[in-house]
Amino acid sequence: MPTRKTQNPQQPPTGPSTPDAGDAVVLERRAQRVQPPRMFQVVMLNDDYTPMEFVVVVLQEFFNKDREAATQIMLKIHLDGKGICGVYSQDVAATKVTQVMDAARHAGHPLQCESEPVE
Ligand code: TYC
Repeated sequence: MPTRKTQNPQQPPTGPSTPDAGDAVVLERRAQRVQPPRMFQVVMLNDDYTPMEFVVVVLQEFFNKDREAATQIMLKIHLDGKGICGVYSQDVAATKVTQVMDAARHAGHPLQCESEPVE
């Protein structure tokens, strides 16, 4: 019997293999089926009572906007009736909504916001 150097059992045999070696692996190509996660936008609604300054502070605190960006978003909501504060995964968007609603309720303001799937 011909001698052969012992190989590490973890490693496949190295070197060229012949078509009839019985070790060929054919991988079937399949279309990628995993979809990117749905994203959710947090939408804030206008009302007649919540102070503008409170909305600006909320946008800075919970949506990481600088004062300039927060003011622009607040004014857009004030003029258009609603506006997007940010886009997040479903869980993060739900958390943001809860944080905003809790802060508004605690301060006695009727500010409303909600999350909705993008597109
Ligand atoms: N309309 C409010 C006011 O005039 C300001 C406001 C802006 C309230 C945005 C809510 O989401 C809001 N005091």
